[in-house]
Amino acid sequence: MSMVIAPDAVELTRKPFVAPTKRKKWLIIQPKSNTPLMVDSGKVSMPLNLMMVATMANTHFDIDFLDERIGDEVPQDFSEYDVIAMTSRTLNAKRAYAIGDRALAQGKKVVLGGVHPTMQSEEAILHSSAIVFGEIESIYDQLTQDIYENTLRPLYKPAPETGWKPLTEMPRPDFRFIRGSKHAKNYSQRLPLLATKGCPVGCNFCCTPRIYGKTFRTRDTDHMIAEIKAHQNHAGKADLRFSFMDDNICFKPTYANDLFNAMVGLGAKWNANISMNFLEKSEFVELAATAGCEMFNVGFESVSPETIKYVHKGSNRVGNYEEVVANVHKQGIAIQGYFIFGFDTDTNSSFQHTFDFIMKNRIEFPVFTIATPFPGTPWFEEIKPRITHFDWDKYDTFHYMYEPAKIEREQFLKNFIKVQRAVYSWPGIYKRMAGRKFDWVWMVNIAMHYFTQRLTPDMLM
Ligand code: B12
Ligand code: SF4
Repeated sequence: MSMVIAPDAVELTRKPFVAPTKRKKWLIIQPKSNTPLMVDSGKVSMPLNLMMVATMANTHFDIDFLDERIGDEVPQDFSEYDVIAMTSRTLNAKRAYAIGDRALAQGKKVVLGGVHPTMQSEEAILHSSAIVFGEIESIYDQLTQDIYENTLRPLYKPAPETGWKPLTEMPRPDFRFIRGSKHAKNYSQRLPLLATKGCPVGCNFCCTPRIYGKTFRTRDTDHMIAEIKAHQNHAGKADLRFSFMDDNICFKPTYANDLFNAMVGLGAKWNANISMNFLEKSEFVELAATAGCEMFNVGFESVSPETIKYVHKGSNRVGNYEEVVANVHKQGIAIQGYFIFGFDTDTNSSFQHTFDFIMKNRIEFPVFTIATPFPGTPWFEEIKPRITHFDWDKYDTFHYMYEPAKIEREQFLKNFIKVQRAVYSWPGIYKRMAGRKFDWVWMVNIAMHYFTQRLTPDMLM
């Protein structure tokens, strides 16, 4: 099957939908990635994306749900199902395509969603019957109707005049889909939450602004609190750990203030992605701590102002990094700090500067990645002629795929490993974590110690 589609080609028409009498059946699959590195090792996070898909689809379809990352097995024979629905990022696209090809050969409808099919719809449609651009919520009615009427079209994307559905209409995800697996113990116990969608900051390496543009949507605070309480009731205790899946929880500070105020006293602990400019305000950080925040995930990306400018990250001011870290630490909140190496503005000294910053400011959980040009982003287009391979399995932010302007390959790989080993050496860990009681952040550091000791340049190629 070979069909070329223009990403903007299909506009959705709304016809009255006649409810089906005999329900069709979906098999929903989270494919694993083939990357040899650590992204899918150990405990994996619960797939909120597919829980949303299953929750919505279950209103009109019967559902089977499986997650290859935790050990669920994809059947060879799909005869029980009408639709095989899968999610995919770039790092598991090849696996999703292989399953898609097998299902198509068995005459099944294959629906693909997630970041990679959204950004690469012309490639993804070669392995599926339909692509969902962005999110299922905004096109669900049309997709359902077309499945029942056998009129599936290649691309489902909300028409500009309809736009994305308000998040106020988002149903609460049904966790029974993932709790049903006999391998469910392989999920991290952190419960995923979603309060907002979108991030208009516009970094050139990020997929989010390419999908949701300048939009930033929020869920009702009441819905959020009800969802948290439902989890607490289910578990029979208040002190649960949650992870916000939001791109940038604080893009609208008034909303974040309302949400955090409403969370005070719930007894829940949580972490969230946040732009660092919001952490400059100490009263805001204090409120987050009172609301149960135990860790912020912060994209420092680089300690070089030149690189921050190169990636168009308008929310970061390198001169304010130390103040931000001090504000967060003052409230007892830990920092998972993301650092990327390999942009053209980087030099060999970038590694030492980053190390110095991390050690001096005692960042508890630094994460180092190799700059990865994800297809569909402006940065991908910019450096495409220099990319040495398009093996999506290795687009996991831990593989080398082009030579930055000012660092040659051998030196880059050596330094990339050296900085990680130094930060996660025993003295490095003790220095950054001194005074902190033994907890899960310590455990992460110990795991990172052993992981970084095993790293070799070959593993990154
Ligand atoms: C939270 C998050 C994480 C969390 C949790 C991941 C998880 N379990 O889902 C953590 C921290 C673990 C994580 C890790 C990584 N992440 Co991340 N992450 C995100 C983030 C910010 C939000 C994802 C999310 O859950 N959103 C909420 C859910 C409800 O929305 P959703 O995922 O978009 O799902 C909806 C639609 O996509 C659609 N949909 C999805 N699948 C399907 C399937 C069907 C059939 C249908 C119909 C619809 C549909 O409907 C869903 C419901 O609305 C995204 C950015 C983004 N906005 O996508 C980056 C993002 C997905 N991550 C990214 C990356 C690179 C990574 C890492 C490689 C980073 C690293 N080095 O560790 C790892 C890889 C982990 C893995 N094995 O996949 C990239 C992926 C780029 C790409 N092209 O692949 C993104 C896009 C950020 C970016 N830089 O642009 N991530
Ligand atoms: S701030 Fe984060 S989520 Fe927002 S565009 Fe930049 S990388 Fe993407």
